Amino acid sequence: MPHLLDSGPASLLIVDDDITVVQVLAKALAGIGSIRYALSGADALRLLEQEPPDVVLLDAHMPGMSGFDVLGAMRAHPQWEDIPAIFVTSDTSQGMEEEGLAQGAADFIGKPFHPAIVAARVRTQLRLKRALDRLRQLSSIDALTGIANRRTLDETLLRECKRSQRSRTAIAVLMLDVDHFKRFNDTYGHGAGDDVLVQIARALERSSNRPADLVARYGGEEFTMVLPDTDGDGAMAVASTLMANVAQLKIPHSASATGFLTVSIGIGCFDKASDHWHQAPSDFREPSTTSTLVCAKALLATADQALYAAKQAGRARAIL
Ligand code: GH3
Ligand code: MG
Ligand code: MG
Ligand code: MG
Repeated sequence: MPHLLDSGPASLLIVDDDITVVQVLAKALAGIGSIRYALSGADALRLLEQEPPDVVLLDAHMPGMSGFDVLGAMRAHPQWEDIPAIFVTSDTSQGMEEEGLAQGAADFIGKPFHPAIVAARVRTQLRLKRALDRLRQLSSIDALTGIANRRTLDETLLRECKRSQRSRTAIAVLMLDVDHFKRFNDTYGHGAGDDVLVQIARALERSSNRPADLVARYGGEEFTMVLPDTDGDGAMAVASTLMANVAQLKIPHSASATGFLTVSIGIGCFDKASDHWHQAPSDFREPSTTSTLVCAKALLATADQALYAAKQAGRARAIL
């Protein structure tokens, strides 16, 4: 799982059916970042798919898929919609420029162009893109651990519950709480406590082997995993791996029965086999007929109840 705060070197994509234009642009932009190019719209989509760039330079007129078609595809794709696209075209009519900007182009440059001006405009778009990326990170990621925050958790859980309801597939939520963490802070200090939370976040990431799984900090010393397409047995397997990964950290904790820091885990799941919430509150019996929001809340509430039961039963365990 890549670290969500990573931001590598700038990457640019040049799309033009004329190779000499590609060469001139590539030379003008060489100092800005790594450059890939496509000679058709279809190739551009393939390169976008491989690795989304930071900025796209787009020829308007190309045989087959036009620059407008590429732009339309980008704006409709959740992973591409924020990527600025600069039109570079020999058709500099007012109608053309108006249309390009109306369709969501970030900028419009006429051919022939001055290489230094193209480079300056690309730099401007790059700066804006970086600022937007940063804002998205700040609003979606927990600052201490670098994993998803509560806002991202809520959005993801709603989306996955909707998918589960529509396709009638299982979904599980795992709620983790660090055992006797107040006493850990009291004994070893808050700085050491913060380090533990970071280590737990890494252990959570290592416990998932599916890209669709989400690892989030729910708040304080509580973490959540959303596991799409996972039934109770599958979620219990993830919980066991997670507890083993935490045990492996061997973090000394004098208040713990084992002498090492432990965690408790509660699991909530909706299983298509039974069409019932596992140990759900009685008023949440039919997830396929209730609203997605109610489903998401029930999933969290069920995991929370199981977590409470794990604490009551003596901690350092997972309960479904
Ligand atoms: P239990 O086993 O029942 O969960 O006991 P506990 O002590 O872990 O639970 P309690 O809810 O009493 O205490 C949670 C502690 O977590 C108290 C709070 O100071 C600490 N905590 C919450 N967020 C952070 C944080 O960001 N950093 C640090 N160092 N501590 C935190
Ligand atoms: Mg062309
Ligand atoms: Mg707690
Ligand atoms: Mg705790």
